[in-house]
Amino acid sequence: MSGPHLRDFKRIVFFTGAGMSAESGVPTYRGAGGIWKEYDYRRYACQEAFVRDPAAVWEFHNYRRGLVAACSPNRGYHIVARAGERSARVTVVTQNIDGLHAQAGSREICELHGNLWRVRCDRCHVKQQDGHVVREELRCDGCGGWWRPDIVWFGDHLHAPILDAAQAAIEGCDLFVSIGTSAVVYPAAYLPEYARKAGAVRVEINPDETPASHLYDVHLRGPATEMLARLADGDAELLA
Ligand code: BV8
Ligand code: ZN
Repeated sequence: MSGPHLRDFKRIVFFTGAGMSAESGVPTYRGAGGIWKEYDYRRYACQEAFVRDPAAVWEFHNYRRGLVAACSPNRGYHIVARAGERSARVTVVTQNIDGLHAQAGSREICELHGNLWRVRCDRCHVKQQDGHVVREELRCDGCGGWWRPDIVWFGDHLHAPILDAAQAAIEGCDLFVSIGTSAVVYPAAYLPEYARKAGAVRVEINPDETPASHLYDVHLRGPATEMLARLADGDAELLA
């Protein structure tokens, strides 16, 4: 197949959104069956809601933990993880909180919006990694403050060191592959512009057009698993 092949690049950034997990069964945010269609994030997924009713916010996040725990990385995740085992340096910059990239074996991951399986105390800010379980203990054993999901909700600032690491990886890449994001949430949606400035080859994988499509050289209009297999075309090791 003509077009870019992963093996031709030395420094690859995969920039992923909820569409990367759609074929694993994780609901997206905005598409059909999107989680924000069913649940108002102002009631279940923002700091104000958490201060108002932490138990309700936990009920919602435990429900999401249950959903994600039943899902596993699809073939696209394994192609991304294997690409990282080769000569090319690969960085995953993800907006997803489901932890599927790490589960598939990717190592260099910038989780821009946090992780569903990690908590942080709302008072002393200590962090704790949870297993794939429903969280029952809601009070910090250190200071008695409330544990909150270590997720970046709307209105929360991103963790600067993670955003800086993502930006640095993108400024140094020669291939930038965006997979399954609607490109409407900031500051994540600013990142493709850095790839354009870096002169990287830019590929957008998404069945649909997005507000950022004009920033890309190549548009692969189909599902993540199939389109990633195309980018790995003929590369038995990546497609194994
Ligand atoms: C902040 C975790 C400082 C939470 C999330 C500048 C301009 C305008 C607004 C702002 C701005 N700067 C800040 C804002 C405000 C706000 C924002 O961006 N609002 C938007 C809506 C306009 N940003 C913030 O609040 C950020 N914080 O800026 O702090 C500050 C503070 C106060 C005031 C000002 C500034 C924090 C943003 C992070 C929020 N947290 N997630 C949780 O999960 O509970 S955002 C969440 O939605 C995701 O993480 C992701 O980032 C985002 C979008 O989702 P996508 O991943 O793209 O998924 P979506 O469902 O939308 O699309 C799926 C796509 O996949 C579709 O295109 C579909 O076609 C495609 N697809 C489907 N199936 C497949 C597929 N693709 C491939 N294969 C398939 N099979
Ligand atoms: Zn504490």
